[in-house]
Amino acid sequence: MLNAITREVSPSIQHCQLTHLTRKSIDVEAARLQHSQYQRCLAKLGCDVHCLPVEPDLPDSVFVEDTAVVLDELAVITRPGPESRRPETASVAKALKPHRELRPIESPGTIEGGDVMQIGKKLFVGLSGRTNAVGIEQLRAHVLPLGYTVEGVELKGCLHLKTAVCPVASNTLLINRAWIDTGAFADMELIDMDPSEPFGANALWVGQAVIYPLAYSATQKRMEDRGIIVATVDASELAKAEGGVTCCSLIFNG
Ligand code: CIR
Repeated sequence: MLNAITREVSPSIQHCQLTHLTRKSIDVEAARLQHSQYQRCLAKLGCDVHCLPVEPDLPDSVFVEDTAVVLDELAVITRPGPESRRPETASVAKALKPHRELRPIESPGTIEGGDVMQIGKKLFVGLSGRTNAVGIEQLRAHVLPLGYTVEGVELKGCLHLKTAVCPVASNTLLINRAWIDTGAFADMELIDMDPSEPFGANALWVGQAVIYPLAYSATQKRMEDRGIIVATVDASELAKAEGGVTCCSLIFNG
């Protein structure tokens, strides 16, 4: 049984953090409709979806992925890079408490969940503008006794590790090599996103399928040609806030 924690789109999303994108007007109603479609997709793929109440004063709070790293054994509550995102973690910690023992990332450490990619007992962590070496050390201290390894991975030109690479099947990653070196993934199958779709490497593998933005049809075909089942959603409004399909949920075993 899979759990998915999500959160309603904030009415203040227009004031979200932006790093690599130019600000465009976001239609909150359209974003909410797309987010509902995304949650229905999660439910269809077997997730028990728990949607947290809206946080009107926290523009980026729909991007719950960044607030925690949930493993089978425990959950690490992150400390996001921007001040504006730090208050997002309290309500997520409360929602995770019945499910997992919680461990904190503490100042001056920062980590965002979008930078952490779990492949079995390996955690790859993006050395991004949001995640620092102190944060990675704290994460390592929490998970090393449980048998996990933690490996920092250099990025260039993108927000998070999972903007550049995501698991899409067993031992298989979807990747944008312009933003990340493949060295850390030498023993894995790689599917390159189509060069016309630079944001096409963010995909959410859930159960039997991959939730994926319908905008990136050329990359979608590349996955389907490899036998991967793709469930498309319209994620265009939240893409303007620099969010992708992994960012809007925290998925963990029940
Ligand atoms: C931010 O810059 O923090 C948000 N506007 C977007 C966060 C996207 N999260 C993710 O990729 N995990």
